Amino acid sequence: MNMRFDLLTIFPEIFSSYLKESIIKRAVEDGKLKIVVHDIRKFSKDRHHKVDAPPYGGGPGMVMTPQPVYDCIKHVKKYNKGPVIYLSPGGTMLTRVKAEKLFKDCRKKGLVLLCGRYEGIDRRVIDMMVDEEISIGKYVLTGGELPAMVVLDAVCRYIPGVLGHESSTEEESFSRALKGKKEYPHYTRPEVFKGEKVPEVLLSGHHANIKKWREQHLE
Ligand code: 21W
Repeated sequence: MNMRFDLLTIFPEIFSSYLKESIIKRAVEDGKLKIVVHDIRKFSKDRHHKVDAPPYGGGPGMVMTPQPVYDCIKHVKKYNKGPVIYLSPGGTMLTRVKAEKLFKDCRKKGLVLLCGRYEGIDRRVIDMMVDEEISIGKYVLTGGELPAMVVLDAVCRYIPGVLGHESSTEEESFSRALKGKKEYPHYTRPEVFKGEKVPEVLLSGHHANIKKWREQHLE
């Protein structure tokens, strides 16, 4: 299986460092994930490759013009049949349930993530091309790139094998049931750190007791 994500942005470099590290990189190398970043500016038909203009009606800041966004989405739709999601402060909030649903609904078709900058994108192209608007929380950011990365990260955790520690044992199905929901406290070496000891039961090797302790310490 290979889930495809297309990211549309005027700042493609923002994604490079994150995508070339760790779990995401591994998933791409293993062919479980395909990520294509598109520079919206390259689609601008403006003489100076402009992608923004002042808002009609006045007000602060600039607005992304519809033409480059429209042409970029048209291009991407040839390769990605999934929904176009606009990362927007006014969208519906991303939750664990939403991330899992996006994975289930889009694992085959893929996902197109559209990132806005400035005050946002001309409403006409959103109404024409966007299927859904998603926000990642009630705080103000400078653009949709970090939110797109959050959606990508949250969704691709559901691709089988991406987390790398899948197993069919009962132990793992217990931790799977908790995954993304509740967490028990984690400890690792050393056994004593600045006088603080690791809970004795975790060193006991007694799996039933460890399971019980972890169930009692969910937060
Ligand atoms: C933030 C753009 C606020 C515009 C009227 C005129 C995407 C985001 C973003 C941004 C405004 C997400 C105003 C959580 C976020 C995003 C950039 C509105 C005030 N009103 N999730 N001017 N938070 N943010 N500016 O910021 O693009 S998903």
